Amino acid sequence: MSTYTLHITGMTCDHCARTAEDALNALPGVTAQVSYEEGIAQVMSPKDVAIERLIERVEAKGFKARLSE
Ligand SMILES: [Cu+2]
Repeated sequence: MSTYTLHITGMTCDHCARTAEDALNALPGVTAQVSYEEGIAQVMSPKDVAIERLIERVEAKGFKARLSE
């Protein structure tokens, strides 16, 4: 498993965070927790799931995501 922290911008409420979280969790094997207050997603994902796919899932919902360093 790999763990990532994503910074997410464009969320305006807890519902947005849940939308982003659900989008990530819909990927097989991925477990994500998204905090609206922090603007952060904590993601655990199988190694064969590219980080780009995680970012795409979030951005498909209308948010911007980038990997935290
Ligand atoms: Cu919202």
